[in-house]
Amino acid sequence: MSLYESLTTESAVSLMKKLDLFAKSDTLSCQEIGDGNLNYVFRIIGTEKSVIVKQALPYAKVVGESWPLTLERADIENRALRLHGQFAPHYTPKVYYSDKSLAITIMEDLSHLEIARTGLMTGMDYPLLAQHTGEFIARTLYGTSDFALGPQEKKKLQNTFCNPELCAITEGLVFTDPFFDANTNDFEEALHPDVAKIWQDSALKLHAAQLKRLFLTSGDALLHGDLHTGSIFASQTETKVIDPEFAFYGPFGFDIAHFTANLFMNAFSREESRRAPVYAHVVTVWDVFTAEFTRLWNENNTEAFAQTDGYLEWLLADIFEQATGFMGLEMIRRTIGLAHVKDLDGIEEEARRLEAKRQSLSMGAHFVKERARYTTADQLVAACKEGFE
Ligand code: SR1
Ligand code: MG
Repeated sequence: MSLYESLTTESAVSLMKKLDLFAKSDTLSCQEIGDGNLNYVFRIIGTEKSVIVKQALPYAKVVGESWPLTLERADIENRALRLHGQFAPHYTPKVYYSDKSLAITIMEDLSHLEIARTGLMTGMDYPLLAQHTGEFIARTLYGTSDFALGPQEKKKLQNTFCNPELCAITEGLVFTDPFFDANTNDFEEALHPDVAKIWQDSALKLHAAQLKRLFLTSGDALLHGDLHTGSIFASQTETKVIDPEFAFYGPFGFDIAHFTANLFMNAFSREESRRAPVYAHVVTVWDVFTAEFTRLWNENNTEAFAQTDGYLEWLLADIFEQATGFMGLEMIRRTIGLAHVKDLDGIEEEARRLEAKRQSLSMGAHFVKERARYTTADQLVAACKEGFE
């Protein structure tokens, strides 16, 4: 018999008392604050402290009960958070408690920070966002890879992060549906000609298929799996990466691709004069990721070929090329697929909104098809600023 029941604000408060996370005499208040696509998030405030309780629902909240979804994802998220806490403690919320049967994780309340997407949309630039995120990505990926763990330990860990249902969401929503007339797609009528062009572009479809195969078959490292700007809390000085329920072993380039795609879409939503700090983040995250991955490679590497001339350089170039393709796919699906981004949808003036969405679609398709042409983040930014041939 399943012990699962979905929490209410009242039962969440009772649970806190039962778990002794607050004094029995403390007066607690509780609010459901989740604005994501899948879960409930409760904030519980006592006299001296507060915590977050995240509970997975047995279906996708964004669609409803017609889309059943495994509760296993709460356990994946809890274990991924704990691992991230080992590799990147400064950038990961603390986990206080988890319960697999209730599908809950109780963690540090980060309400003193703001979701990076929300802040970027209101003009915040978060000077350390890319530095911290680049370190987070390099440390969590490198630390869970064959290079750091050795193939045996890595395979054992990989086996514990099989996440077929959430991978299926990504395989469908990111890698497949936007390229066909699928029910999940969602776009405004004015974009129909742009979307039809995508559906008819057989070269683009071939590249999407190649990138999908990479996602299906590569097991380089434990990915966050959904590292967009809505999965990051930030301030001027702090950055915390949340929500790794899509975690699984996948290709090295995936997480940095999603982060940079979401930066680019934010840039497209801004007036041109205000884009520079966001473009700078794209360059910084690549610089920091490369430097940190290189440092870890040289400090702790179990691979016999590690110091072979050209191996690291080849790997970094390969990661960059795959990431450029994944980035393009994320830009396309966030514009015409099921799950949009507020950066683009929130532009009130229709002409400007359509222009930003068209830029996201055309740059996305270009990066997918022409990913082999690009070798530096400066070139990606230049293509977005100046267009491409
Ligand atoms: C049905 S879930 C839709 C999207 O929300 C998540 O955050 C992932 O990005 C997923 O693709
Ligand atoms: Mg999420």
